[in-house]
Amino acid sequence: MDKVILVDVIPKETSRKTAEKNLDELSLLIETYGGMVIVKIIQKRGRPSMKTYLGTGKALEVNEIAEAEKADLIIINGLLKPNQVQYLFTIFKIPVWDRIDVILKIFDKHAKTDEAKMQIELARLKHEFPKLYGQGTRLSRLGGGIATRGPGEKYLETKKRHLRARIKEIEKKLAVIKKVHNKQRQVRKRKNLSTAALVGYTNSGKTTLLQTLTHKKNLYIADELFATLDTKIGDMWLPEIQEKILIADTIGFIRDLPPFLINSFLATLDEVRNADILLHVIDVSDPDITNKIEVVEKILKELDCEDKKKLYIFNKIDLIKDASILVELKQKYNKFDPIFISAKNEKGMDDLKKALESSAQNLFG
Ligand SMILES: Nc1nc2c(ncn2[C@@H]2O[C@H](COP(=O)(O)OP(=O)(O)OP(=O)(O)O)[C@@H](O)[C@H]2O)c(=O)[nH]1
Ligand SMILES: [Mg+2]
Repeated sequence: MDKVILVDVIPKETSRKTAEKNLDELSLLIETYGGMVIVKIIQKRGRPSMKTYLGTGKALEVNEIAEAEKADLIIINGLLKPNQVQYLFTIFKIPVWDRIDVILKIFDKHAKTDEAKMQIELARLKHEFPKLYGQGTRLSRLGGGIATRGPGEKYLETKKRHLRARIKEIEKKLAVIKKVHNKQRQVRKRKNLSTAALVGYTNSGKTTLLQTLTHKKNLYIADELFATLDTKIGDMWLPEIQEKILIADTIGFIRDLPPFLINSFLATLDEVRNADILLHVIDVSDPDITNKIEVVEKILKELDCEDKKKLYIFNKIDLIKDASILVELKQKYNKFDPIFISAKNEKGMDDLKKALESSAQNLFG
């Protein structure tokens, strides 16, 4: 298991409590990928340093701690620019990752289908490609002096060309898969089947709910972030309206997802964009519930889904001792027809079915 030092740079006005909460999420991400956090460092700064993100002094200090603690890896809770990675390389003796590197590692671990694997490779290439430019200047110093192109630079040119070709190749293959998905959706439409897509923050219980509703087999449910990377679809009978409805599970959302990462998963997220109704699954036991609802709403907007019919499904009510929390949530989110369930203990399923039946009737006639 990798021993990890976690570093965050926060604005001066951010409270320590908020900063620690954000770091908790990153710690969970690191655990999911298989690392162990041994030290957490929070640095207050007006804004991250252009050169080293942390500031050179802090970076040197982190390096000393890393050496003393025999750490394997330094992870920064942010998105590093290529030149920042380059500078940090010269200070740290061990690798440095940013938040996206961690997420990509988890994606690697959880990807099962060819489609998911290709989408991740695409995301990784797009994340790593800009970093090569920074290396260009550094490596060319190995060359034959000013105004001559060094061996490093030539090597990088070849590498860039190779990466560009690979990106094109994957995009082509994904376009073919997209066509297949579109065909499948057309067939469903012709059969008059409507689709409800489960959306929500990672770990909120989407896959558990899919299983409870549709009894689909071989689903991967885990107390891990990004357990699901592929779209899985099950079906469910709605007796009141004598219709079958499809339920699609999909990748969970998380804060600070850069657009390139969302774009890499567009093929998977097509299921969300084409759904007739969205079921936003929310973990009621999460202390950061309001922010997480907002993060999901923001990503839905980026996917042009803000006008879709939506139900808020508050999950994990079995973990709530104080019922007044649920009353407050019901009032606050009343316009999203809130439903309270425990997907794990199969509580509230009748309410959910009723809500689906009435939405189905209104939406699909
Ligand atoms: N106590 C409790 N735990 C639940 C409930 N529903 C899901 N869980 C747990 O929450 C964790 C995450 O569940 P998943 O169904 O994998 O969540 P997900 O939203 O699909 O997560 P990602 O695919 O990673 O985005 C698992 O440990 C589940 O057992 C619930 O109603 N009550
Ligand atoms: Mg899941």
